[in-house]
Amino acid sequence: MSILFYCEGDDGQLLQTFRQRLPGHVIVDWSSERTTTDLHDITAAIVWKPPAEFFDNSPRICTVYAFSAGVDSILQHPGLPENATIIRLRDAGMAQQMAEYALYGVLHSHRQMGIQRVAQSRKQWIQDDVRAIFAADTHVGILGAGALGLQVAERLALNGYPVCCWSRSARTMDNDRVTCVHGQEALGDFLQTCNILVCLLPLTNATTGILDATLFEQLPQGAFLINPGRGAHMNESDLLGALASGQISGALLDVFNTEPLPENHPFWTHPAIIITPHVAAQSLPVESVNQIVKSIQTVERGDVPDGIVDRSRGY
Ligand code: NDP
Ligand code: OXD
Repeated sequence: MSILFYCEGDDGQLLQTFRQRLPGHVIVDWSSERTTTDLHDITAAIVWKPPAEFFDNSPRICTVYAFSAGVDSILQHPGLPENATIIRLRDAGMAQQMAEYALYGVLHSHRQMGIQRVAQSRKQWIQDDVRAIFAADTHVGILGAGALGLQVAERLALNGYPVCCWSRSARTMDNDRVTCVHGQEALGDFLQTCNILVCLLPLTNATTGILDATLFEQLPQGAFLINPGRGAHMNESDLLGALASGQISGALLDVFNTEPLPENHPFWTHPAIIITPHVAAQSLPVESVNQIVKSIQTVERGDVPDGIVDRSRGY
């Protein structure tokens, strides 16, 4: 069986690893082999951010293995075959990284490190502005209770923070460390409790622009925002407005409407914003290849793999 391959940024290592792990398959490198190979009968693809022409000569592709947890970019691909099944990564080592990222942001806000950074830059020894607040009094809300959101929640709860997750459908936890609420009707009450809000939603029609002025106003004054979801979850000028009014005290942002973040973007120099370049949780080659190889074998056996995307829901 042949599989068409394109993963943005791969220097050849990933391609080689897939070839080693799937010796009974022909893995066709779209970048270097598309003009010399007949792509017409290929039925599967492994992708991360494929170019616009990727599917042009492969009309029979019916299974797409996404080398990512988020599938917004592949779902928006203009050439994606209408009935193709998309299978995404689930965790694959990203949840632990994401939990560390969120913990960093939560500690930054809870221990008021923003005030310390500014004071240090002015060589000021300021004790009075820094208040002792218990973790138990710092409520963290997580938008999304999926593969990543739930592990983030567990890690924060183990560090003493009261944590509540918001999801689309009801979820029962097997412990009482983390509470869960769901649905649009629960969102307002949920937001009122969040001193720190972490966005780990997939980008869908329903979640695009969710982090806007209306949402910020429902948070307690001075809330802190952590967004490692997707840039299009957030209205960037609404965030600047909420920071200016003090409604939001600061933000840790990993994703942006335009990536890389343009050099003249106001976020770069904002004293209350910490920027990371879409690295909160990276796809780890070994774990991700293992998961995709397992999914390919599962599909070829005729069984149902983990991580099938519901295209109508958008995740
Ligand atoms: P999952 O699909 O496992 O979880 C998504 C969660 O969001 C689910 O709990 C789901 O609810 C909830 N959700 C979806 N739509 C809605 C809605 N309309 N209202 C309320 N809740 C909703 O995703 P992952 O946890 O694996 O990943 C989340 C996102 O993290 C990815 O889509 C990607 O955008 C981002 N990401 C960012 C990375 C980075 O480095 N910055 C790395 C990896 C991922 P339900 O449980 O009811 O289905
Ligand atoms: C992902 C990402 O979705 O890295 O996997 O953003």
